[in-house]
Amino acid sequence: MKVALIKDSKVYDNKLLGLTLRERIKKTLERAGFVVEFFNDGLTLREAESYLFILEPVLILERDLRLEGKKALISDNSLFGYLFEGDFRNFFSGDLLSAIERYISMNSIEKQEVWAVKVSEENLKKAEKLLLESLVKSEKTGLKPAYYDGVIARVVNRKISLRISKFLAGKNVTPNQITVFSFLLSLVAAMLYLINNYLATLVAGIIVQIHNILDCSDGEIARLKFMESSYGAWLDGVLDRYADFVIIFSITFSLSQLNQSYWILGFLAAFAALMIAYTGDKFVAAYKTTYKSKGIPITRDVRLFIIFLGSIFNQLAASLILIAVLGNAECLRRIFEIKVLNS
Ligand code: C2G
Ligand code: MPG
Ligand code: MPG
Ligand code: CA
Ligand code: CA
Repeated sequence: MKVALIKDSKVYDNKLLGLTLRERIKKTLERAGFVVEFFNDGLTLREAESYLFILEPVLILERDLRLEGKKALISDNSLFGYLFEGDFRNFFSGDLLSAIERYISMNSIEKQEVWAVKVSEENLKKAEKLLLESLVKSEKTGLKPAYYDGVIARVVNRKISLRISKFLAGKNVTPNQITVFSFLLSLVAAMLYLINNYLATLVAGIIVQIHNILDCSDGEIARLKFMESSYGAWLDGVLDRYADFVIIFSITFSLSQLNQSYWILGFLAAFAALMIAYTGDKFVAAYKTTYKSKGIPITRDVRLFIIFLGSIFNQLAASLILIAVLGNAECLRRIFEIKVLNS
């Protein structure tokens, strides 16, 4: 058994984005495989294979935290805790700090930098900002998702979705509810595209972009509130494929009133949208690692943004052409890229 012993503090009673800091550190360390206990004075140790001591109030931001061996835990050049192995118990009699000192003098202790922030009553706003940033699917947050955010997700969507997540954090909203709500929005947009007038198209485009942003919020809320699930991850992706299809189908149906040949374009655009997702997900399934595309940026965040722009400028044929041409070209490119890079 691995135990984490956290020196209790009133600071942990503060609520941050829906959970107390106490709940946050407990859930984070439980995810890393520890049994978590808070202590004040008069600590007694039970038998364990490793002991984690958190001595300073801290908010751990690192996701998929790995703690092994004998370590001094550092954040921003400042020590906040120790990880010791089972023999630590032999050093422990009475006072914790002197036991730690004796253990360190007789063992080689490495430093381990952990992405965390020491918390006090004064810096809760800064901690909140960092916590929100830690939810983004980028390489710097240490997340290992199937793929990192595309350019529109990074530059546009996350900027707004993090504010929405901040607002929703204290509410009783589940990630799956956001996923389903976001999908329903895509159905509303699709119905609006069937009405062949510019105002309906404009509103549909705006709804598509809101749908694009909410696609970031479901995952953010899941990570923020420790509510990630396999079903949620699956549903998130599957409903995206349905949403892509209904949006492209209804745009195509609308364009086909002008010329039946648009069905060919729509067919190719819908296929491209599906295949971009499939080639990425199939890579992850086969190679069991994150897919980092260095090719044409035509991921879902970008495609939905192209449809949003096409709606505003009433150039949806151009949007479908871009998606069909760039999407299929990118899939073709991936066939060769993946062969060369990973054989
Ligand atoms: N997740 C979850 N439950 C949900 C939705 C998402 O548990 N109902 C979690 C899963 O771990 C899933 C991850 O969140 O793998 C997806 O994270 P998001 O931030 O939603 O990112 P994604 O939808 O892949 O992309 O502009 C669009 C963005 O690129 C969104
Ligand atoms: C706009 C009509 C645009 C028609 C465009 C036809 C494009 C044909 C082929 C695309 C290029 C294919 C290249 C393939 C390369 C493969 C590698 O606009 C008409 C308004 O939206 C209405 O408001 O009707 C409209
Ligand atoms: C509109 C016709 C549109 C047809 C477009 C078909 C080609 C589009 C993309 C092909 C991309 C294929 C990529 C293959 C990659 C392989 C790996 O409408 C015709 C009227 O002017 C509209 O009023 O022209 C009109
Ligand atoms: Ca999502
Ligand atoms: Ca989604």
